[in-house]
Amino acid sequence: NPRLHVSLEERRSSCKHPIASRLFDLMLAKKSNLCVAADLTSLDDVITLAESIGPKIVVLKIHVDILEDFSLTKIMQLKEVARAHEFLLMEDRKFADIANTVQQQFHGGVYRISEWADLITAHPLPGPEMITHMFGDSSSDSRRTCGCVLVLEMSTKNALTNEDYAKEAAKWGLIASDVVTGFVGQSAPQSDFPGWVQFTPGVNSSSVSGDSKGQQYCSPAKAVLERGADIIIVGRGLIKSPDVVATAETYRSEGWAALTQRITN
Ligand code: BMP
Repeated sequence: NPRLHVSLEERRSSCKHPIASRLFDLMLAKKSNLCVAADLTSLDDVITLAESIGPKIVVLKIHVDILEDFSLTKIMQLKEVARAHEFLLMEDRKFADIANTVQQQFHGGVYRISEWADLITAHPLPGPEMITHMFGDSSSDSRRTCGCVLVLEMSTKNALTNEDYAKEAAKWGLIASDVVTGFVGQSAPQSDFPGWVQFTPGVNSSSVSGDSKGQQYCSPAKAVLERGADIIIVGRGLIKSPDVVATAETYRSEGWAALTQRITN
């Protein structure tokens, strides 16, 4: 896959979505390809975590529906931290319904995700119409302020996201590349479009076997060098560690070294 060896500067210039270009800029400026999965149940705690590790990361990923103290005021505080420390905020909502429903889940309800998320995940399962219509009509600002990330493959044991599924979904994503900024995946071949970003979860340096609930892990180097990750997503490997800042620095430096090595080889 030629994408794997193209420089980040060159990939930045092929981006069709402003959030993808911004992400490449942040990676280059911060020398980081680290996304932290801040899977905590208190938004206050997420804000504290983000303030401490902000300089080391390029994306902070949250699950808004596990927060017990969600408010729009607090999420805007997190957005301020993201602005100050220059990272993107990803909502890992994994939409998977008809476009009419997803559109309401994205813009409405209590969370009003489209008002604050820079990146939003979606399963391609319902088909391409969902991807193109979730943002609303062509005049919707969110088409340019929030990038869709398609979940092409999952990290769990016995996931149904096989090669054919991932390939077919990547094709739909390319057709909708005015709104799709990249994909979540465990292997590189689904797309050789250099303007897309591959996000790879299931990264943990201290556990190689996975958790006891089907999650599978690999190291940062393996994710980048063997699986094609541009961005590594680290959750419990970091948030459960006693010194989150030191751990963030270790993942940042390992992830970045692997990415630099892959590009220059
Ligand atoms: P952890 O590193 O603690 O296992 O967390 C992984 C994170 O990535 C979780 O937030 C999970 O929802 C997400 N994720 C995943 O683990 N596998 C996938 O295939 C897709 C995901 O979004």
